[in-house]
Amino acid sequence: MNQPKQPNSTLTLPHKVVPQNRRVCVVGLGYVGLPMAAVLARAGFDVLGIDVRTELVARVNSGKAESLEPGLAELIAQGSRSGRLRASLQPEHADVFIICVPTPLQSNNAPSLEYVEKACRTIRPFVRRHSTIILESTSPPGTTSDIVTKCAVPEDLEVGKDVFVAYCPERVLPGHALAEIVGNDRIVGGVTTGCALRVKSFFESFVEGAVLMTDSITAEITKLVENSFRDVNIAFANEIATLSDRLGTDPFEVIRLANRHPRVNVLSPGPGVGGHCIPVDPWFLVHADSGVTRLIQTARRVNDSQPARVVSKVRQLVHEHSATTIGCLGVTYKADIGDFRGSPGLEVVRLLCNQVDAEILVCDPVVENNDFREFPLSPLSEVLSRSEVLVLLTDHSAFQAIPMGALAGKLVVDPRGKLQSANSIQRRTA
Ligand code: SAJ
Repeated sequence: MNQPKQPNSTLTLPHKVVPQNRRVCVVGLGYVGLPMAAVLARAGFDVLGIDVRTELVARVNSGKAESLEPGLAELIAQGSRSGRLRASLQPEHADVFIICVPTPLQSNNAPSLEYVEKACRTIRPFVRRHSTIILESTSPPGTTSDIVTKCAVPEDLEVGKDVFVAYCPERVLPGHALAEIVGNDRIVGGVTTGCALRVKSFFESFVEGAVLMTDSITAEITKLVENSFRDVNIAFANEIATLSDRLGTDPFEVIRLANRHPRVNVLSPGPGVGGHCIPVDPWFLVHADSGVTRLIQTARRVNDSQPARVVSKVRQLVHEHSATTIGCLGVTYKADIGDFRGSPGLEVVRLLCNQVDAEILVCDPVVENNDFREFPLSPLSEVLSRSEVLVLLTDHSAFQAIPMGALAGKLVVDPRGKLQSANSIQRRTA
């Protein structure tokens, strides 16, 4: 069976020799920029992180920034103590500028480059001869060569000769960012070959993975292909689960057995695809050419329809068994991550609240102490004792550890197939 490559969470931080006093300015201290800034500071660069959030800037400067990313808060504190990591609302002159700002979708599913353009204009007065500008944000093809060069490079400087511009997509898995920034292979897409060579040597000074050079448009498309590949393959698994509903078979058994073929590796079905990357990035490829991206569009539709599929199963069980209490397990977009943006499980809870006449209890031990405010969360013990129908929405470790006995007599809907139960209803309601 082909096993997916697991993130190596034990990778140590780099001990490569970094040229001293090299100044790096990271624009955007989100889930990519902040770990990147902290890792660079740890590697020996003088790092200035830029963000529009005054509070975040203050927290980074005081060394007290919190983070959902394991190990990051400690690294920020270390960077701040050493003086190598500072934050500000305004850029300063730097040898290397790294842009890590969001590229969300507009309402028509076209990419919005508003933040990239703004970041470019913000750094432009600070870009000098020999500066390097790297775009890491997921971007549609042509963004680096058209927008970054136009908006960030002063008119009197020539790209490839005076200033070096490249696209280097981030590839880190949330929850494993510190290890993956260092350990993953990196793609460097230069606007010119000279740009690629310059940026390759920058990444090689702190990255343990291979650094592969190409042109900027190829690198932009490569990033979009990576996340679209995952979306299409999850859609395939979800389609198998839907088909199994119709045929009355167990999709997890089918997938488990199919994956014993040496060249088959079906991913896992679930309540849909969440987060802020995989449900978004395929649309960038669709936007590039909607006529030839039919498979990608279909995969998006299949994955977006999963919350409704789960709700319809729950509704049917509630109806058939006159159940009055439904327990929903998990609101974050994936296991053991405190991030609920774009969470399909959350969508299921919202739909249940609107469509099903029953009391809905929701539990999520990973976010209960964080900033989740949409509805009250209940302790797992209460949800387990009071619910007649249980729905597993996020496969947190705490839920996978629920003993089989605690599920006895419950009606279980388990779209991820991760609860320990031989309960026949659960096995039939993926
Ligand atoms: N999911 C399934 N079935 C699976 C795998 C995932 O339903 O078999 C669901 C998850 O539950 C979750 C969603 O898909 O809701 C996305 O989770 P994920 O782990 O596939 O991906 P992300 O969004 O956390 O991170 C992805 C990664 N991309 C790839 O694996 C190709 C990461 O490396 C990227 O850096 C990140 O997107 C990004 O920022 O682009």
